[in-house]
Amino acid sequence: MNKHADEIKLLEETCKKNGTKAMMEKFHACANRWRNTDIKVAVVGQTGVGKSSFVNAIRKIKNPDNPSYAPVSAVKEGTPQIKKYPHPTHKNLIFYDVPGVGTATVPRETYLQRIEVDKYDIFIIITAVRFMENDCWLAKEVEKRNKHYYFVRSKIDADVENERKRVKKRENETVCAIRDSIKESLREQKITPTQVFLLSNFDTDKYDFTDLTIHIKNDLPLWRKEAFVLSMAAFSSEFLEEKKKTLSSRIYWVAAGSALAATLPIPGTGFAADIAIIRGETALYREQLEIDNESLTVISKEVGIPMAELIKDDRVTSAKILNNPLDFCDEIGFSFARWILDFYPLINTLSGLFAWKYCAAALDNILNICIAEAEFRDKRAGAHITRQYENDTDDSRQ
Ligand SMILES: Nc1nc2c(ncn2[C@@H]2O[C@H](COP(=O)(O)OP(=O)(O)OP(=O)(O)O)[C@@H](O)[C@H]2O)c(=O)[nH]1
Ligand SMILES: [Mg+2]
Repeated sequence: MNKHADEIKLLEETCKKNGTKAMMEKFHACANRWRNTDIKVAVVGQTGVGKSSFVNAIRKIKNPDNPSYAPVSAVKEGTPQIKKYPHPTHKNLIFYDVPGVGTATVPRETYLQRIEVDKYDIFIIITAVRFMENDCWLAKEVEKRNKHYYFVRSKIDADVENERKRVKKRENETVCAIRDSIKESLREQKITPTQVFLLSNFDTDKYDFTDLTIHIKNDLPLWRKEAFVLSMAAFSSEFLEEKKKTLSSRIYWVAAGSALAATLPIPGTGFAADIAIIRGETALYREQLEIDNESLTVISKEVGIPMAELIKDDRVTSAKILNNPLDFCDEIGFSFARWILDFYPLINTLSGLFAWKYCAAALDNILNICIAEAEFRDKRAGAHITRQYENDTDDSRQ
């Protein structure tokens, strides 16, 4: 982790030295976002299964006077609203006490929308008896969204005590029987979870409570990584979307220059002007989107990835257009159209309109090529940073 923090700092310093590059700022912001990304854990279950007790137990909060204590109630429905409870030491780990699906107040039809299912990263689905159809439906919905969930069976202490009184069953016999019965109930619902955690919120040293805590801790870097990758991708597309908007708003006016040249009476002038426009705009798009050689050199150095890996190699690339705009114009049939307009001038206005249209289409084409190259660069750089992060977390876990 520290190694990563040092790298970010170094990156920042070098950026300052080299003149701030928007791309570098972007990576920096992303890395910070990732470090501060909240992991949101929804603790879900029917009324009275022990959700609030679990939220307290996992955060080791025992005193009801503690402002962060989730109210527990033996008699009345206690948690109609969703409430958030940050972990006292892992501040980015936030538990949400969420009502279960299928109650009169929260029917299944509106449930996912009501709890804002997409905002959570992980789900802990609790039952105090067997997992019901609604619990399994929720698990499937969570899985569809590529999110993680754990099944928890609470109140094991009460079952052990009851079975001891009823038929003098030993503790481990009761626990095994519950485990089997839970597995059976999940099989009936066509769910094969890797593990169900059996626990008591009163006795967190017993049964699977510690095991669940270890699982959550070990899976944490994985969730963070996913949150990071997602935020990186979102950030990249946000950034490119903005740039694209600005750059495409120019096309209309720049192409008007082409229209003007098309109305000149000297053959060849219009096309020559277009070539100049195309070359100039390609250079501008490359620079603005930071796919020009200078930007890529800086990025490759700062991210620590060979420059060649950041460059999309295609039949038509922005670099090729820049070096030989004529080839590109031939390729998209622009040269021929312009040649006709230049040598067989129609009435001035008509030539101008055609030139405008062709030139705008060519520029739009080039902008899309540049955007694709920028997306490619972000994907490669993002994957590289993620790999570094993985190595860091592996190091820190050892
Ligand atoms: N024996 C035993 N009782 C538990 C356990 N967990 C919770 N309880 C009890 O179950 C009752 C309900 O607990 P809560 O934590 O309020 O349950 P909840 O799911 O938050 O309930 P609502 O907010 O009403 O949906 C309380 O009396 C708790 O003391 C447990 O592991 N073992
Ligand atoms: Mg509650």
